[in-house]
Amino acid sequence: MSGDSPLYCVKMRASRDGAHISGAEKIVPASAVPGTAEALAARALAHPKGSPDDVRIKVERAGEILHLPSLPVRTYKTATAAEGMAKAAELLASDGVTRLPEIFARFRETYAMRGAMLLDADTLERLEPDRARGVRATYMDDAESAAKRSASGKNHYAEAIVLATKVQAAPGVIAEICVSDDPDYLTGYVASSTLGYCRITTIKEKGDPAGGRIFLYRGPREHVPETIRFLEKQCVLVEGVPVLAPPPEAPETRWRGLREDLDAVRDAGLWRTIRTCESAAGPHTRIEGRDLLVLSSNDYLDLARDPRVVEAAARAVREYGTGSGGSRLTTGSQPPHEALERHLAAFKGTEDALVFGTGYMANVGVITAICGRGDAILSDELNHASIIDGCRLSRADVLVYRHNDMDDLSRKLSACREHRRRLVVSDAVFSMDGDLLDLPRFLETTRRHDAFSMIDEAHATGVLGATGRGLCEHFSCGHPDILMGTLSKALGAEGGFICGSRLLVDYLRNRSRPFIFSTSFPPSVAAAADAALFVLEAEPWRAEAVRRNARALVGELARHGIRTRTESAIVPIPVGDETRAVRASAALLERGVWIPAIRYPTVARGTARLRAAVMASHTDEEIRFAAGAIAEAL
Ligand code: WAQ
Ligand code: MG
Repeated sequence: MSGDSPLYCVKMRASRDGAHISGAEKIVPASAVPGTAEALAARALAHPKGSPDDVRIKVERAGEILHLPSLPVRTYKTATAAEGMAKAAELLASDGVTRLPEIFARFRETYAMRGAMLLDADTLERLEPDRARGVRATYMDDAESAAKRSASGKNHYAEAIVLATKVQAAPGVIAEICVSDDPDYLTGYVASSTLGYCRITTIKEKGDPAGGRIFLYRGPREHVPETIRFLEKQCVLVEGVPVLAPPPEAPETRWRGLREDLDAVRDAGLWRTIRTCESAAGPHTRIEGRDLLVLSSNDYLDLARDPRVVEAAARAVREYGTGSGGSRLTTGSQPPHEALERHLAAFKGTEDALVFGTGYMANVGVITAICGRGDAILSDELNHASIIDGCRLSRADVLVYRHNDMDDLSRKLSACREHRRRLVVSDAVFSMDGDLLDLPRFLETTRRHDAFSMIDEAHATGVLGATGRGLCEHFSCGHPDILMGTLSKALGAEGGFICGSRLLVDYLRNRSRPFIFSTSFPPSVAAAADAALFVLEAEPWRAEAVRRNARALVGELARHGIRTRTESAIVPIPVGDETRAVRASAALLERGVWIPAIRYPTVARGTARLRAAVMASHTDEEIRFAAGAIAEAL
C-alpha cells in the first residue's frame, strides 16, 4: 500500500513560552501532506491546554519503513486509581516484572518529561542519556493514514496503540506502563508483546496532572543505544489498529438501576404518591369526589382562602401581572416585595428581612452564605431536610448534636474553637414531633461560644406566642442572630424569609446564591403574605385557637388510649412500622379523615407515624370525630 509512492512524516509541535503544549505526527503520501499539515495546525491551535505562541510543522521524507501488526487490545474495568495500579502490577507480574510499587513511584519523575523513562526492569537504573527529556518514540503511525487520508482529531486510544506497538518491537524493551498527563483522562495501559495492549480504565485520580511513560528494558547495557535509535528513528507503520467500539446503546441497562431502586422503595412501604385536592386549602377538601376532613395542612390559621388575603393577591395580579420578571437584583422587585420585607422585620422585631422563593431556599441560602470550608455547623439531629441540605452544600464541617440537648451542643462547640465560624441551627418547632427548641438555653449556649445562632420558625410563626410572633415571644426571650421562617404555612402564601440585623441581610443580598440566582416570587404572593400578616396582627386569637385545638386533639386521643404530646399545631401519632402507618392513613381516608403517614427518610426507619396538624378553624366536633377515626384506623 505504500510501496509505490513515497511517504512523508508530518510532525507538529506546539509550545508557549518554550513550554510544550502538544505534539503529533502522521505518515502520509505526498498528496495528503497539505491536508495533514492543516489538520495538525488546527489541532495545535485548539488545544485544551491553551493557545500556543509557536507551532512548528515539519515535513520529512520517510526512511525505510517497518510494518508491524498492532498489539491486540484488552480492556480491564477498574473503579479507582488504586484498583487500576493493582491491576497493572498483577498483569506485569505475570510477565516477569517485579518491584512494581517502586516502578510506580517513578511516575513522580516522568511528569515533567516530554519523553519516556527507560528503566532497567531489574535494577531500576535509568538508562536515558537525557533524563530531563527522556526517550521519544517517533516516526510512527497507523498504516491507515499512510493508505489514505490526513489527520483527524486527537484519538488517545489509536495513537497510544501505535506507540505501544512500536515500543514493544524495540530490542530489549520488555514492557511499558503509561499514564496520561491529561488530568481528566483516567485511562492508562500496560503493554508487552505477550500481554498485548491492556487498557486499564481508571489508573489515576481525577484531576491529577501527573502522568508519563516508563519503558522497561532487560538486556546488556551495550545494546541500549540501538534500542534508543530504534525508538527515535525507525519509521514504523502499524497495521490493523483496532477501532474503539462506541459504548453500546443500552437503554435497559441505563434505566435498570432506577427501576430496581423504585422496586426497593415500594417493597419497603416507602412508595409516595401525590393526592390532588379539588378545593382551596382549608379544613375540608374533596379528593376523588369524596369530602374529607383535613388534618394535615400547614395552613394553620386558615388564611390561604381568607377573603382579605385572596383580594390582596388578586389586586396585585391586576396591577403587576402574574410573574415578577426576574431576580430581585435585576428586574424582579416590585413594591409588594419591599412592603412585605418591612412588615416581616417589624413583626419579628428585627432590623431587616429578606424573602426567598421557598422556605427550602431560605435555609439553603442563608446557611451556604454564612458557612463554607473551614467553618463548623452544629445541627440538631431532628432538623428539617432543607437545613440538612444547606449544611451539605456549604462544605463546612457538620456536627450533629443530640435532639434539643444543650449539653451535647456545648461539648461539640468546645471542639470547634479552631474553626473560622460556628453556626448553630435548630428548628423552632420540630416538624415531625411538634416539640419546641429550648430557646433560652440555646441562646445562652451559642453566645457563650461566640457562635451564630439560627432558628427555623416554619412551624412557629403564626402559632407560638400570645400574638403568633413565634418562639421568642413564646419564651419572652431575646432573638437569635438569624430568624428563618416561611410564608407558606400560617401565612397562607408561598416563600421563605430571613429576619435579622441589617448587616446580615445586606450580606445575604450580596452572597446568597438561591436569592441572587432565582426569579423572585410574583408580587401577588408578596401581597398575599403581607395581607395575612395584617390579619394575624388584627386577630391574634387565631394563634391561640390553633394551640387550643392541638391540646384538644391530644386530650381526645388520650381518651382512646393513644398517648402523645405537642407544644405546637403538630400532633404526632406514633406507629413504627412503615407499612402499618400507610395502612392506617388509608383506613382514615376511608373514614373521611386525611392524615398522612410520615416515613423514612423524613423520619428514622421504624419510627413511622401519622402526622396530624390542626387548624384554627377546626371545630370541637371535628377534633372529636378525628380522634375516634384515628383510634379505629390504628
Ligand atoms: N514517546 C515517549 N514518551 C511519550 C511520547 C512519545 N512519543 N509521547 C508522550 N510521552 C510521555 C510523556 O512523558 C507524556 O507526558 C506521557 O507519555 C503521557 O502522554 O484509552 O494520552 O499524551 O487506551 O498524556 C493512554 C490510554 C493515553 C489510551 C496516553 O498520553 C487508551 C496519553 P499523553
Ligand atoms: Mg510527561
